[in-house]
Amino acid sequence: MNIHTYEKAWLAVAMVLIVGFIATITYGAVGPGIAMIDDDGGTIDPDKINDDERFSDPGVTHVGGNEYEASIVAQAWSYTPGEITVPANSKVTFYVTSRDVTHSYTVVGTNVNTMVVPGQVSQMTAEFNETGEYGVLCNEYCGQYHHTMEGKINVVPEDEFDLTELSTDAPDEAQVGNQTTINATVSNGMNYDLEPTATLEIDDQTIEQDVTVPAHGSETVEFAVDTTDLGTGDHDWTVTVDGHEDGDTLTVTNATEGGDGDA
Ligand SMILES: [Cu+2]
Repeated sequence: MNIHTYEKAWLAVAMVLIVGFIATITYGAVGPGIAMIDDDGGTIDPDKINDDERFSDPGVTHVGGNEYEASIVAQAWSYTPGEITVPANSKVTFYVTSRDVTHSYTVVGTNVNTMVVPGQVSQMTAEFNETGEYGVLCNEYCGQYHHTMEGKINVVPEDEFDLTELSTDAPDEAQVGNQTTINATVSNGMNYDLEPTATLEIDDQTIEQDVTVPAHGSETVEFAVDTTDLGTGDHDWTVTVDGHEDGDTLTVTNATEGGDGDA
């Protein structure tokens, strides 16, 4: 059978195009590292998000090495937490779910972008190599204030990154002659134990205590304060742990005036 030269040429062109299309699609699917969202993250009851271990206290936790997890809850028209901080050169796996309608979690200027469907946990992993701020927005129309739905990711230098939190608990007032206690709770978001020193400064007294805070846990340090040493009046105090500081004022009153409570 004789095939006309032109027909052969067109057949060849068509074959090249077909192979080209397949190659382009294959490259697009596997080449640039674009992952499709699947059901890896699992499902969740959208009415019971607060009972879920991962989402009851959403935020960033350390997994190990340079790997972190960020759990985020989307709802009309905000993300919880709205702002997260991760260190540079980290690998962050996001788990995002919705409390109400379909949203998205889109990190502007990157290919991190997922639909967030109620009942489902969207999972994706991204590497943050450079410091900077990334805007997060919702790409799925979710109601009247959809356009105001935004979040933020701060990528900070590794040596500035810190998941330690300090909170204190102390009475505002104590009677002279009694001993009172200032409590400092240190929580540790890292996947290893921390052994910082907690320092209480009140007037010109300094009390130091070593504390061991377990990985992903917290520990409370009690500082016993002798009100007789302080004397009556206002005493400013601060607790410092690893560069974190919290403080207040302790008012020491005379036994008589403290008793009948001038509120
Ligand atoms: Cu939305």
